[in-house]
Amino acid sequence: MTSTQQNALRVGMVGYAFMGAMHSHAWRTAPRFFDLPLQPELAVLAGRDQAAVKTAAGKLGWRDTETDWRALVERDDVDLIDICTPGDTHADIAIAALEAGKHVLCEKPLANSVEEAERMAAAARAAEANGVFAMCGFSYRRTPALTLARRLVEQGRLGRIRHIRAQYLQDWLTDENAPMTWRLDKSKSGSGALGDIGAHSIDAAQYVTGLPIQGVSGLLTTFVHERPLGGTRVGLGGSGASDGGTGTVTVDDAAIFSARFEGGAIGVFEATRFATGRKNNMRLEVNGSLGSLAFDFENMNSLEFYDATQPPETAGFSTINVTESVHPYTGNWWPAGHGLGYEHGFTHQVVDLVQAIADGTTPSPSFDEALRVQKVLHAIEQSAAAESGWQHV
Ligand code: SOE
Repeated sequence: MTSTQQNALRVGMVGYAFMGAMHSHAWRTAPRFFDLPLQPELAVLAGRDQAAVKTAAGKLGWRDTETDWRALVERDDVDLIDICTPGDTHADIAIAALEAGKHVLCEKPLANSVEEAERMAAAARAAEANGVFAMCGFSYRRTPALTLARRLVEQGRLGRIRHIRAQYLQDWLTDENAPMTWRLDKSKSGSGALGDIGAHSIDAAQYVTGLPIQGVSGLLTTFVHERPLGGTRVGLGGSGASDGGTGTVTVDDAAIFSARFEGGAIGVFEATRFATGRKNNMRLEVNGSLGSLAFDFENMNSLEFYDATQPPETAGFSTINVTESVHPYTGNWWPAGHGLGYEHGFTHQVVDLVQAIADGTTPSPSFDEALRVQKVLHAIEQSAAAESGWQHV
């Protein structure tokens, strides 16, 4: 199978569940709304089950399939490997792909341990010397309101940052009979709410403020230790079978931690899948000496901004509708005011990655940036295990 397009970027993807479907959509959609210097092609989809991967490829728009990711990374008609599998496979696939000269997009968190993330970051640095690039998929950064938040911080509109408040709240595990999944198995996912959703908050907080986290103190807990192995899946959760036996949950169900940022700002973070009624409630608030910002993903087309330089008579939080053509990414989509959704962050991620590859510049978040998030995750786990300690990152 060879491409016929000029300037093609032939993508090979591993995995086709939630993230695989989302990334497929992004690769398909990006060139239809953005002028890209390279044209992504959905070339080869890889998955272990031949019948299932063929069905998925047909549904998601991929030309060809493989049943072994090793065969995929060796193909000379693939330029980029997109990794949408659980974390236990990220390091092997990414390192093999980079060594084979393929660009890499890897879902977050980068790996299941700092040691794996360090090897991945080293492989990415070595590949860059040959014009091969790697990016980690912290897609929330590319929600226009969060990109705008960073822009406002960069412009100095918040002044000196003092507080960061971040919550990522979901409720798909609230039902004690929701079935066991790979996300609850530490050997596959690395950690629970902490790595799956807390990692997004860590990345978003550091990205928006531009301030690295220097130290943390954390608390992790698991509320439900055994879950049904069988049952009906609905979204990420579902309801379990009563007679199929149980599996042991080996990850955190909820995580809270405090953090100190470079420059003296302090932060509080919470990540849980037990926040009854909260579906995908990713919030970020930043308070600075000149202003404040507040974002809530369940209202993702807007950003709250308080400008403390305004006269007290009229100062107050105002709602910016981040739907105008002057806002990040939005001008390529719909007429003003029409708004975007969850999937658009992933499309923007692909747009920026393709542009960086064409420009020969390091995409962000690079594997080095994602390694830093991995170190923060690790420090939180260390602190929680010690039940006392402040951990430097
Ligand atoms: C993917 O980026 C992801 O983090 C999922 O893994 C989470 O489960 C989801 O709820 C948010 O997005």
